[in-house]
Amino acid sequence: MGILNVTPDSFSDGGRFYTGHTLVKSHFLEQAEIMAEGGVDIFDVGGESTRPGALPVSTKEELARVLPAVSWLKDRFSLPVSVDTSNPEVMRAVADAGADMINDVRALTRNNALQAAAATGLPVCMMHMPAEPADMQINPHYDDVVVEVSRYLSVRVAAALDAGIDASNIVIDPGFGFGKTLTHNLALFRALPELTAGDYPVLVGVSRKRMVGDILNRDDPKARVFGSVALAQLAVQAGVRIVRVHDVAPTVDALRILEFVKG
Ligand code: PT1
Repeated sequence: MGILNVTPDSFSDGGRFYTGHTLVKSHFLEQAEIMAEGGVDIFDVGGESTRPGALPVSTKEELARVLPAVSWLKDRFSLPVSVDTSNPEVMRAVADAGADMINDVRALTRNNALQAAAATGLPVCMMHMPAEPADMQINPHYDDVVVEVSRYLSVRVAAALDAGIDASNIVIDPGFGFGKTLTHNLALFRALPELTAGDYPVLVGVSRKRMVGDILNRDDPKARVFGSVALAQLAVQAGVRIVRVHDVAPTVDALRILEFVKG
């Protein structure tokens, strides 16, 4: 899954497609083209930054960012387009615009999000995030992060099934870097074999995150590419089915090597 942020303030690639506050179609599609050539399977378009410290965005602003991006991708490529959103109005609108998947870091917890997602009939990814991005990194605490994240995801899966979302349309994500210290992230990463042995496919996003920077002592997200590729490969080795990444070509090479060696 290739990350296409349409936010003027993304943590590692923010504003690349923008001239001032205007999203530039040619810049956006150029990046999508690089991902397509690199072997991307799914595009993930996000109009709300959810990195630590980020502030919420209005429905109007989110729609203005995401809707054109979905249409441009659907016009140019025959690849599935996922939309990273927690907003039920955005879910319905992007589904009408041809989106193929909903990726919700709030696991359909917003008012009417379960109903909106169910009404689209699309696959949904539900992620663990214990607080809002603005304050989620202030003193994260768990008695047992693996147990608590697993339980949370089970509860959200039950809610999704209850709302009429088909079991075959559910993907889960432990939410690396969302209200978690390096110790928490590592415990969850080491538990991936158990998490992926459950009933639902697991998606993982570690690309260029602080977790990688903490291990390698790299402040600049762009200096975290090789470390991110290594983690993505380890995640897939642990049974993860979808990796959400900025750097598609090197990740696809690493995963092809892994598949080849596994035989
Ligand atoms: C993710 C994810 C996402 N991550 C899914 N969607 C982000 N399903 C956005 C840091 O620690 O993992 N899974 N959508 C990006 N959010 C973050 C979080 C970015 C933490 C950076 C960090 O640096």
